[in-house]
Amino acid sequence: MAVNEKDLLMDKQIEEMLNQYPAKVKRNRKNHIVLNDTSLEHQQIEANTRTIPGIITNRGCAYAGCKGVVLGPLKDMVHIVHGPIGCSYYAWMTRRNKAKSEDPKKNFLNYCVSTDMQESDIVFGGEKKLARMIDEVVEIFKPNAITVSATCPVGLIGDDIQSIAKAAEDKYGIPIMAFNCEGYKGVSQSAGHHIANNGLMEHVIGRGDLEEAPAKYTINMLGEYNIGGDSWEIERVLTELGYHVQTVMTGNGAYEDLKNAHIAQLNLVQCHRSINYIADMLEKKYGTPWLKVNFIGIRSTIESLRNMAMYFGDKELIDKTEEVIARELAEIEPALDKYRKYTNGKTAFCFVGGSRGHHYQILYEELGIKTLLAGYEFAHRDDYEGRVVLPDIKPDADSKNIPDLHVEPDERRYRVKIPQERMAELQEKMPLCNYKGMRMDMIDNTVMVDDLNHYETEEFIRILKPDIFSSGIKDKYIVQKMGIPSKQLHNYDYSGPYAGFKGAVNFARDITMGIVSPTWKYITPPWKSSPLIEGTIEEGRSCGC
Ligand code: CFM
Repeated sequence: MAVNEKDLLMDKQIEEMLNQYPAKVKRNRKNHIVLNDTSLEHQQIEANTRTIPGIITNRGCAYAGCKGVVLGPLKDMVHIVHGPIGCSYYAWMTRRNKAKSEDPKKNFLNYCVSTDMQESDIVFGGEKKLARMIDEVVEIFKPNAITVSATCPVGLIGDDIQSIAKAAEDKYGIPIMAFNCEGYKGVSQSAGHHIANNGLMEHVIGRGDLEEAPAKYTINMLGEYNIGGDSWEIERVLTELGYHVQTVMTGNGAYEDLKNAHIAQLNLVQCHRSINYIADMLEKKYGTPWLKVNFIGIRSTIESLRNMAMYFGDKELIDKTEEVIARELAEIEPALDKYRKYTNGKTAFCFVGGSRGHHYQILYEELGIKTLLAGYEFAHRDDYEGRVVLPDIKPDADSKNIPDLHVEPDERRYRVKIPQERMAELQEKMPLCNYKGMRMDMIDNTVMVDDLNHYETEEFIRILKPDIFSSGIKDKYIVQKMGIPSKQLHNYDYSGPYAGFKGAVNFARDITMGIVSPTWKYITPPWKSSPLIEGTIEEGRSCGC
């Protein structure tokens, strides 16, 4: 329980904010908001449940999570969207997942490939159109592999995309995979991540011929999407340290690398939410442990690099890691000090999708910025509270919709990477096959909120008055009109990279620019002088959920 005066005031203000909702909505939302109290060992938050109809959420759909997030960045595959052009357009590169290819003919990310379903396809079926589209794609692009992603109407009219893909695969002899990621599945894009994870595990990973790791320290990087070039900055350091990055899932990723992901000795997990399913399955099937890393923030980057070196346990690698850390720090510290003069003592909100709400708090802290409120759009309880709560999470109708893929140890390729006793020893020291969640990095009397909506955003801004707001395109401009600079942490507002050592300097520069800009003091939102609307919400006239 919150005990001091400040806590009680916050409790009261949150209560007043919730009082504006109809009673049922209030009861629901109350469970999604937690005032952090570090004296408690555990605080529960409700997550991964349906958004109440009528509430303006920032969430996306299953299709966005599958095609837009996990599959889309794989550059040497053509990703066909079977659906109306709007769905295709909005999952096409607005996320800034960068890629470059040695062979310019094998990077298809610039293309928005869609069956552009029309009314007649909805009435008479779109299967023939999809089959023709695959023929055209093979003829024009000659890709190494193809994915087909379904949008809502495809599921509603019952087009059998699995059979079409199978027939085309037999015809052309290249992998052609269909994903039933209709937007309405699950409660958010999180369902789409799971569908994509299952598909990649079933149809791509392990399809390659490699039997042994090609280098001494062979790793995969999971849950890193190269937004604004993040992965390139991380790989710059990893490569210098002597790591061989077999594949990145899926930023700047390629089918040709991903199919041999089974040979890695360690899997790094940057974004737990979007890829933990593959991390788990790789452990079960090939015996590869995963390490939760965070390359956002200097302290967390250093800790991740040290943990990796400790995992391999090689003196030469451990020494080299320290040497590189010292050199990188010496290079960036003067620049960071320059920006800290402006950022020190400021406050922030940090509300992003399913992992950055946590990761960016560390970078803010390093700039002397306190995060007053943080949360996720669509994460699950384990992303807030840690994987320790996994056994307590009861599956509901929405989560059962996307079943876990059952995998067994691969008879030929399963390798014990680390003896059991050493594994237990390492697990004491680092998050090996474990994620402790966001809560452990938050401080007292700050707010953790799940699926923050637009009403609550405005209210929390009035209550907490942050100096900087960080979220995405859906709330950025509302907040800026309230006179507060807003930094998009999904696509970085055309900037980046923000990961690793050099990325931290870019972030400090961009945040400083936002804070010192004189723009904000010229904005007087209308509600500061007079209320725009006056009214009451009557019980019984809500959506009824
Ligand atoms: Fe993982 Fe992501 Fe995120 Fe995510 Fe996303 Fe993204 Fe994100 Mo936008 S995979 S959960 S579904 S880190 S697109 S690169 S920024 S909401 S916090």
